[in-house]
Amino acid sequence: MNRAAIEHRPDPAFAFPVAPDRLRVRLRAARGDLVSCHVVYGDRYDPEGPEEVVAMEKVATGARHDYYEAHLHVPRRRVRYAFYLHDGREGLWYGERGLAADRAQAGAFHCPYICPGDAFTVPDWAADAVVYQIFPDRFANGDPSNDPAGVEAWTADARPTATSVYGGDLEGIRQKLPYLAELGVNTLYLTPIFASPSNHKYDTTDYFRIDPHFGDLDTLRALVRDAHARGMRVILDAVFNHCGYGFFAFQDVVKHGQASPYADWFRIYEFPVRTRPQPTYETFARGVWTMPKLMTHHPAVRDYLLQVAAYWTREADIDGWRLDVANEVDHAFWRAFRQVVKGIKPDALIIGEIWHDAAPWLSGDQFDGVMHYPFRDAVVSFFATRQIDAAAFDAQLADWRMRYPEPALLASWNLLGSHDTERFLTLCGGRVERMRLAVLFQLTYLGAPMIYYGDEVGMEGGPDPDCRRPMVWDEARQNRELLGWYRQLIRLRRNCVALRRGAVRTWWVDPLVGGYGFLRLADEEVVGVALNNGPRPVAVTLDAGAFGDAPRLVDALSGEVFAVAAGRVTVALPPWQGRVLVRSA
Ligand code: ARE
Ligand code: CA
Repeated sequence: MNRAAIEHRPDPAFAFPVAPDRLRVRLRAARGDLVSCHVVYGDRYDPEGPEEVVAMEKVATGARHDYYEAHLHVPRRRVRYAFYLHDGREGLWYGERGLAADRAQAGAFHCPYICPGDAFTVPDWAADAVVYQIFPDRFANGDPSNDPAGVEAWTADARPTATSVYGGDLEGIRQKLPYLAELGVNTLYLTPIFASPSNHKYDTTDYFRIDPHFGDLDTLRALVRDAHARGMRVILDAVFNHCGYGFFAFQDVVKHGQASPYADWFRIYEFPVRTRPQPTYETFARGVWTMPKLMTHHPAVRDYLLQVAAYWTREADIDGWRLDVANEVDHAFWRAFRQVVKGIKPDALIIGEIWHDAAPWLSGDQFDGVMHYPFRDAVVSFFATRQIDAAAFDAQLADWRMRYPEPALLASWNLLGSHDTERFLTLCGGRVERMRLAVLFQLTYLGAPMIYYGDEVGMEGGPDPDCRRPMVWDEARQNRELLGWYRQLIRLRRNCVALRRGAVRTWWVDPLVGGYGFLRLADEEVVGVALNNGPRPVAVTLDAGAFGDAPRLVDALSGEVFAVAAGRVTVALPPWQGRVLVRSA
């Protein structure tokens, strides 16, 4: 047995309650090493009492590891558990004292008590969300009277610079709600809307005021009200890592230096405050002088920003927050933030912007989920730039699935791109068939799909600022076929609980042809997705056992029917196409 690879820890990635009497446990082993894995458990205060033995299921295989899972039923909430592992040659016990042939020597792991207050609960609607990201200056101009000076022409050929403005606003978003409803999205995420001198508004001047070029409290209320009336939710961007140069507290420090009561809201290296040649204060990223970093651990700063969060949650009735640069703000701040926001609106959604491993924020006391950039990395590399094959793609997805507790996976936003990245179609070199397949994957995989405005009509764009072109509304310049594809897939997802909430199991991996398939398993239904990410037609014979005794499966997208024989189904896949297979009567 590869002993060094065996891992379990009683922490949220490996053991998390899914109900007050149900604990999900995971175990990691070297890939291909174990032939069986059991967990034995009982009441921790009753060492001689009855025990349960459960065979763990191998649920995922990553690049180097296999992952096993089981559910422990613990009505008394206190549980001790140990694993019994076998690799075909030897059997070993595994507990908190390590691996041993002797059970007592290995010891046990303990879940001292499943406190109901510790359960990782995300809003129920989070798993049903189809998110649409809007960069307000670029989506729609509903009120030319509030346009900033110097707006550029809103054309399909527009190429923004870092300082371009186009006049988009909240009223424009409100007017486009019918378009969004027809697309089928149900959650709008707006990048920052508070007063700021830039087009992106990540350098806040006034946290209590909507930027006048976007509207005011009433326009926001009207947008939220009309969105709610259509069953859509609205998420705002919380930029609390840093403020803008014009923020009153920073201006006070600029003016009064060390004597300012706000001096320790920031990290000033040297007084007086200067912006050049290098800022004499800590900023966002490297020397972005327009964005002084806030000391969120300082009680006065924390209280101020928590008031901001409370104000908008209450006054505008918004449905949650996306947190900018979330991984550079202290954990205690985010714990307090969660209390405040959920205290006002218990089903508000909290999504951190984290490009890397976000496990330290995803144990239930801080965020519900994250913008899932590692998902994007995998999808870009497999479908767009084709730098990895199906086996590597599957392994990456598996490893990420096993890093976070499941509620966080359900709530996280699976994106193909954002206002910070090149557009997906551009990364595909404009080859729409690649994008179509990636979107099919995105809309059928675990986690809430996030669509960056304009992707659905085939917009292209390189890195920031080119990825922020004004939305193409001219139908003659839209890719209407792609739009239809998005609509169809969103509808399918919204009508299919397995696609939104079902467990994922790898179904088919064929690096030679670019074939990839996975199952989505819910109690009510089973869906099988098979993708041909390659230039040649493929016919593949797959195990149909998960579909029970179904005599045939039907592709929910095309209506094509495939017969099941002896528990197997042969599926024809044209180049760059996929099937979403369900039971057919
Ligand atoms: C401007 C220019 C850029 C230039 C940048 C750096 O437009 O071309 O590269 O300055 O000086 C906002 C604006 C940006 C603006 C920036 C600074 O939207 O247009 O860029 O302010 O003025 C990291 C962070 C992540 C952050 C990205 C941008 O971890 O939190 O960098 N994203 C948020 C927002 C941005 C926003 C800010 C933060 C600042 O979503 O829109 O920028 O409020 C790797 C790293 C990541 C890194 C990522 C992107 O993967 O591992 O950590 O993210 O690249 O750089
Ligand atoms: Ca306007």
